[in-house]
Amino acid sequence: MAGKAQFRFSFGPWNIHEGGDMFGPPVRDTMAFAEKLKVYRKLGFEGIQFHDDDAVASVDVPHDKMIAEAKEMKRIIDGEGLEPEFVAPRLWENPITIDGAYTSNDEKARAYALERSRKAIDIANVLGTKRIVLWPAREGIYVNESKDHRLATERLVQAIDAMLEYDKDIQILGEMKPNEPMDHAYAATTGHFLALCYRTVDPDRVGVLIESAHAILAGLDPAVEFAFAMYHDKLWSVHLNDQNGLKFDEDRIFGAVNLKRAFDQVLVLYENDFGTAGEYVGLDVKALRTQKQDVAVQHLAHSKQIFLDLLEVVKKMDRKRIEEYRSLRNYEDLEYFVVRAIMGKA
Ligand code: XLS
Ligand code: MG
Repeated sequence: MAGKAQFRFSFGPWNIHEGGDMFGPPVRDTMAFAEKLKVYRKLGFEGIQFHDDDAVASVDVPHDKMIAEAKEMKRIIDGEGLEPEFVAPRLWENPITIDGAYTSNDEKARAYALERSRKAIDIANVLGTKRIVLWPAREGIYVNESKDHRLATERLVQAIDAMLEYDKDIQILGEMKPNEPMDHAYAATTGHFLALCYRTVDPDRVGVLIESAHAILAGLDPAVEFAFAMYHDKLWSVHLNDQNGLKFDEDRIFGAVNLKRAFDQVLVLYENDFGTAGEYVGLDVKALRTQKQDVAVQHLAHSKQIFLDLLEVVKKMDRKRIEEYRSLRNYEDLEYFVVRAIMGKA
């Protein structure tokens, strides 16, 4: 029943960055991690998302050193009053995983990927979160004939199984994206990942994180994708942002490109009581390269405020009017009503 939704917000340290892109170097100074942490509470965020090597300097070090660093990070975030939302193994930067991680043709790469995933789980346990996010960045192809796609699919399931078996409490959240860096990603959408989840050893511990831009890049509507996952009780996190057309992942401010599409996402989260089981609303947004140093965290504040403003519109919206238009099959008036409501005119 709608109305119970509790919204708490999170982001990752990578969402405050130096503005480098594919064609140019960084344009802003690096903000020290300790300084980034101060931004969270100041902007009203409670949750912090980690890649494994956001939490420790490197995972490619002796295990006890890695665990000691993770413990130190736990102490620091506790001191800031922040909750760790998830840990994601960063499997796409090491030269070993150049041709993929879990689905690489290279046995050594697959072994590295699994070992690193187990380390991410160990870090998550120290930080105090059960959620492991998998963004399978390099699981896919540039050249179609380069891999056995059926085998790659099986390997994805085997990797998830290995993680589920390594730790009986963790949950795996697939964050699917159809392309970039790969030309074609394996299990390109939420639907694909959910189909795989039911083939794992413990489907109850496998769900999804849906990023708005990733759905849009697949030609899909984020709100419809959210609803699909919520029907399965498997929408365990979201990465809200926005995206202009089918190109690179832009990570634009939530609602900045298509306000109605953002409204629809807030509506579906609200109507389905998202957050009541402790799920966070994550904002995976990036400051524009043109932002100057002193205003390079505004994208986070703005995205959250746009969410909250749209939430007000959602709450006030006359549900009876919506029902009337539905029963009359007058969807053009329905759309007009919604657009005017978003503009504060209805
Ligand atoms: C990249 C992903 C990444 C994940 C975490 O597009 O969104 O930031 O959220 O690995
Ligand atoms: Mg994301």
